[in-house]
Amino acid sequence: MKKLALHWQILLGMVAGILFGILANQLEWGGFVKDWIKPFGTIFINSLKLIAIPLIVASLIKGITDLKDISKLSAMGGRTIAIYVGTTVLAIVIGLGIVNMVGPGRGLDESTRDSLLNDFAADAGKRIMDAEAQREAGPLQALVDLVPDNIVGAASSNGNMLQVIFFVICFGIGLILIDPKKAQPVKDFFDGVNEVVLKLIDLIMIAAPYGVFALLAALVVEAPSAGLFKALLYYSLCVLAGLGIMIFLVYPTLVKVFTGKGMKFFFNGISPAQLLAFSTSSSAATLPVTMERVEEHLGVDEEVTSFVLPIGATINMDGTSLYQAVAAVFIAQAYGMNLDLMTQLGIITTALAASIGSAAVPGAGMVMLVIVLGQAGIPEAGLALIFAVDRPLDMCRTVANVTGDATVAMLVGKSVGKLNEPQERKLDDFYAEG
Ligand code: DAS
Repeated sequence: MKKLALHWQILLGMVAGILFGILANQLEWGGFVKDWIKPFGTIFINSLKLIAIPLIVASLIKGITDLKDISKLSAMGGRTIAIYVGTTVLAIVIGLGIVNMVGPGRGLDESTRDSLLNDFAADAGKRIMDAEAQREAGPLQALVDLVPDNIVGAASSNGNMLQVIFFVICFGIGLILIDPKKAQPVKDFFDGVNEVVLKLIDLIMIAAPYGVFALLAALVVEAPSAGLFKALLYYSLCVLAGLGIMIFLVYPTLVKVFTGKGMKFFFNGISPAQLLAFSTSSSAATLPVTMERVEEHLGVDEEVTSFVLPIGATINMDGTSLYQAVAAVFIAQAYGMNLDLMTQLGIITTALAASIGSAAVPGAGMVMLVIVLGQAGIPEAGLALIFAVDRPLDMCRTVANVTGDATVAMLVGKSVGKLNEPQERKLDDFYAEG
């Protein structure tokens, strides 16, 4: 019997996980799910994160050394960063338009607001402290943080992927500059590592349906009671509407206009990575699959994906920036504040910076939201208002982040003549073998 394509298998795992979580709630099996199901979801995410760094190192070195000369690297780099900033600013403007038009926070009565503030003040307080620590560091801290003083330490913490990328780009440039006879064995080694890691991704993806089942079952069991969310429904719908416009309108239009590829081709290629982004809320954990799908199913040459996607996973977060703009204005509305145009324009720059600074891990976007609130003079304690619905929105904004990265990889690939017809990947054959 022909096996289901990967994305249907993952979707099946997700639906089964949600249904099982609901059943577990009814039968009060919460403890069982937490102790005996959730760990398999954690193992699945950790296995993907485990191979993210070796994959970035091997594919970036291969991608850079294949470039042969550094001028192509800077041309691709400039194009990539420019498109990343452009799509992020567009996302923020869309978010601001929706939240100002709908005004979800205007109807929030004081008693609901104060009860939410009380319920989540402790959690919000911790996030505020995390963000304060990041802000205290000063304006050039992000630049200083780019250069690690210890590559092993940098590689060991997922939040510092940019440091690993910085080191590997320097290493790759060094490889181009030395005697080719000396560089070849090093390149061959990393080519081999690249092949091994891609094969490991195939093997890990066999567990994907089961991993997402465990993740979503645990998520449903741990979700706070639905009654609390009434006050936040319109806020959530504003975020989801904005993300929907990005995912289903902006990105497919950019792909169609600049590469000629249709929506069906695009979503067939990227959907397993989108479903994984939704289930894990982590661009970092999804990166190995994003790279495999963009290369093998969307036809972008590894020379481009190995450079564009790891950087995109860490600095290009269109979904996060849109969410931060909507959340900031919603909180301001909840406090009865009317933000003037200058303040809202300021939100565009701070949400851009905050999304660049957000790590590619669950909940990072909400920590950096404090920077946006602080700059706009919005009470940071207001974070507590949105805490309860952050996880489901994090899942959705991570899908937008990953989809945006794949879109830019296709545009950059096309612009440097490295967008080919994809060879259907072994992975689907792997399943087709039955
Ligand atoms: N979960 C983050 C990511 O991995 C995004 C966010 O927290 O906003 O992309």
